Amino acid sequence: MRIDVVSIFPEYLAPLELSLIGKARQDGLLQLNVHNLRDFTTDRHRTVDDTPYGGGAGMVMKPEPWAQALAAVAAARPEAASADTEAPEAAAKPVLIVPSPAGERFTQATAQELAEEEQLVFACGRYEGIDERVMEWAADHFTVRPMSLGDYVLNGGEVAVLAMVEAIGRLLPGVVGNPDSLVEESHSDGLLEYPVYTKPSSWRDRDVPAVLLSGNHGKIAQWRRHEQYRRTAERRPDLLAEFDAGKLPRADRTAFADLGYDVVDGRLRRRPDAGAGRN
Ligand code: 6GU
Repeated sequence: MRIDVVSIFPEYLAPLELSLIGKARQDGLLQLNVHNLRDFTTDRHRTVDDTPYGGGAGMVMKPEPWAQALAAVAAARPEAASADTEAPEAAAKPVLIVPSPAGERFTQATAQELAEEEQLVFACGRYEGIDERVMEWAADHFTVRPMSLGDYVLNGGEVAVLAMVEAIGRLLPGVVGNPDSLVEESHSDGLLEYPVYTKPSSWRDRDVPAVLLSGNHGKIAQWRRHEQYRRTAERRPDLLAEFDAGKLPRADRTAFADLGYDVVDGRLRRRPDAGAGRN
């Protein structure tokens, strides 16, 4: 996979040289280029922003430096000549991800989808955002996807790009040493992860749950599943509405019943008379 990031703070992306993602770059599994938007300006002051039409607070990023930068990265696609010699529809367009609190929600499913792409481009906005015409212009060259990490506001897209590149990059073949660790983790099955423990078995008067020391793999798997249900019900009950409960074994239905949920038409439904929990 090739990833291009355009930002006015390229140094912000330095952590992508560390750890798993840095290793993936060294191993050639991930080709990652960071570009300075100011290198695509033509004025002496390398201006990237201006005042908003219609008035209001803050500054807006000017369109032309963005068009120059994005045209350059689109021309440098992995399938080298395809951008300028073929019809745009002949090769898959690279995906342009625009981090923004006004974007579509970035989830594990988004990460999985984007991990299949040949080339991703991230356009890091600052200030009040990028002139909207850039998004319209870019649609000829890219599949444009404004993306948000969640319902809060960051100062710019850089921190969001660090998160998204890590979430996507670790799904690429060979990046995570043991691919099994991608299987049983939070959100891969729509539930939160079960709690984990390591040695010593007793620590500061707290014992590891006995079932984990039992050697009974069936019992352990069931306990972990039920802990996933308990945690998800407590912390993220919204996730349970999406959960496919149609084929649950009886012990799992009982576990959900104890948490105040019944299975109705394959879906979990919170029992109206159920006590304490949230929602
Ligand atoms: Cl992706 N970008 C910015 N600037 N703020 C955010 C965000 C992204 N996600 C949540 N807040």
